[in-house]
Amino acid sequence: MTTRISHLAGESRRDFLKVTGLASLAALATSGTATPATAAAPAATAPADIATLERVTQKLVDPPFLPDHEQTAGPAPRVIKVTLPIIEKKMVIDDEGTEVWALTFNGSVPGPMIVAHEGDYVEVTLQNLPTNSMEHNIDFHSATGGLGGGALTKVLPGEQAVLRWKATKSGVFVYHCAPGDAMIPYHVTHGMNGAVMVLPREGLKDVAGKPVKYDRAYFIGEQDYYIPRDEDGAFKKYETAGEDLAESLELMQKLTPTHEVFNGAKGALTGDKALKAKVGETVLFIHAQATRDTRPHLIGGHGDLVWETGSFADTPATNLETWLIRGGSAGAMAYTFQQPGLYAYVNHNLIEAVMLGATAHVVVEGEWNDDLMAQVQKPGPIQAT
Ligand SMILES: [Cu+2]
Repeated sequence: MTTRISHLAGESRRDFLKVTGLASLAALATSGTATPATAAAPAATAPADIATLERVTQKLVDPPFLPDHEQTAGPAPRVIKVTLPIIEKKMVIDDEGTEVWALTFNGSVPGPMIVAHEGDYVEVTLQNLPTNSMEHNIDFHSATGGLGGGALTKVLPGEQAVLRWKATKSGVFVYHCAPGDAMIPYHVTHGMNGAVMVLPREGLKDVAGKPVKYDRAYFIGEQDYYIPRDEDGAFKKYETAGEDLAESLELMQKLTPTHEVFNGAKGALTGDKALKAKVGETVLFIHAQATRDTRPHLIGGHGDLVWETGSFADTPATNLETWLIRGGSAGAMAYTFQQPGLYAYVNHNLIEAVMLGATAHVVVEGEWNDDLMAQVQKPGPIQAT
């Protein structure tokens, strides 16, 4: 505790504790006895010790891809350095040219996946580009400490802040912007969310505790948009980021999205942008939704191993047809493809999948197995039996 807030010295530290409602901690901060005697040794690692750890810069990539990473790690924790620029940009979100002034981490919706191992430190340089118009910050569900780092990372256009958090829990987690009040859902529903994967140092394990290796991993970030319409029912377009604020907030209160999409736009993961796999490959699908519940389903396959709540410390569920991703969380599913062909990976609220956009495709190459499925008779006229 002392380590995490020690840079909030004197009055500002007490003010921070007061505004976050932690009055008793504020009193402790004043008396200088905030460190409980029972503090666990790992949590008490001093910054001087962290300075001796290996530092690795992680190059972030646009979803659905993950940054280069190892699935297992040695015993020595590392400091994973990432630079996360915030970019306000106009994006087209369907094939009818509907636009949103997206608020993005790193220019993509969702923001990029960050990968670490349990025990590592993640050091994030959050940069609010000078061309932006709003204040932003970041709340990591994977982090431990007030507001997930939100209070320590508020940056105005032209500013940056650096936050370091320890990856104490393994699993997949959402991160999102949380600048306060109604701006929290406004920013999140304009694209400002992403995910972190904290792998166990020894890698993933199946139900029997045996190691699980994936051949590919994809990050599917599901996004609900609320695009205001004009008096003719057409989706409105705006000149600048934030111009839709009042109309958007009014629409959001109806809780009915106009678009529910994977990776920023309807069709972002279909057609020539479909995900790829081969028969025999194990694919890890990480699915995040920062605000609404969703229920992924792989049409034609199964969730062989499903970490539904996202915690890799828990034994995965097996052979699920559909699983639940709670709003404000990420989950992971591993499937070993058995058949070639086109698979649809959907939010199995089929209205949201088909009409609002929450569909991805997986094109799988390989040899067909008649034992698993065969067309015994082609479609034709009904015959007497
Ligand atoms: Cu923001």
